[in-house]
Amino acid sequence: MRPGLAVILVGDDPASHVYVRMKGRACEEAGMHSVTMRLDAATSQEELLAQIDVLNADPLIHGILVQMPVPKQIDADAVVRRIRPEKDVDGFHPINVGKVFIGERDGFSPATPAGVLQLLLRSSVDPAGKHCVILGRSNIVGKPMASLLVQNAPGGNATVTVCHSRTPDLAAHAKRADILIVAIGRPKMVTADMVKPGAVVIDVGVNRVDDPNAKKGYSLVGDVDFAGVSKVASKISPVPGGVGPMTIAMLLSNTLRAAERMHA
Ligand code: L34
Repeated sequence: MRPGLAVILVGDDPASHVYVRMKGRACEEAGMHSVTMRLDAATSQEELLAQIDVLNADPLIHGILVQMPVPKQIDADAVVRRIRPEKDVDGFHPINVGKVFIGERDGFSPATPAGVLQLLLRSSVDPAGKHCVILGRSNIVGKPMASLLVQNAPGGNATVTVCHSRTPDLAAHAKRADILIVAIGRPKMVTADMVKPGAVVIDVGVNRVDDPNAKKGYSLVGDVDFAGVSKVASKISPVPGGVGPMTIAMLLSNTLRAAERMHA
């Protein structure tokens, strides 16, 4: 049996095309069956839902994901709810969100926060008993990250603070973190003065900034000022080459689990 992943990409977002290509390639390298559907930017909601129904019923496909963001004529929530929860390897369906929140182990954790947790654990950083501060409260990163870290389970047992755009004095919270996880989407927002000496810093941001000296015309920077913060942090994840590749690895891991479960 070969685990199969279907990735649907709607429209022409350049970064999404890069990520989707990387996901397809990672599947092939791992010997998984990979299907990538590239749909026109003008695709209607009905057409997209009909595609999902086909994949939901396809026995060769164990995981389905629709790359975000989707064009504005499409209701992302409705799309996510249409995917069978057993095939929702992104962990975005409310059933999986709820399972992760209550600590039910048969749900799918979203790939980015699951990847952050693996980065920590495989670097011998156990969140248990630590103060983790998360900057950002998105449904894809900040909220599920908090729910994994606070869980009474391996990789959890942390004390968690979640900061966002309405948090007064975000820097003061950041500075109290043993483990600082940054997912805000603003280039180099976290500077050395916001980090406790010896803290572990995980940078989830992948921002394209104009760079006339770069071949592609842009370069990739995280939400953390790596040069400055690496002088005070004990461990820090780079961008590129940090959380991004972990996201893809965890997506494959979820797909394998989905396949094993469907054939159990
Ligand atoms: N449905 N939409 C859905 N699932 C996801 O899990 C994602 N995400 C986020 C955007 N939309 C999604 C991703 O796949 C972000 N994301 C993602 C995945 C991989 C990388 C970055 C973001 C990655 O591998 N980045 C490389 C650099 C790639 C480049 O050259 O641009 C890195 O080393 O960080």
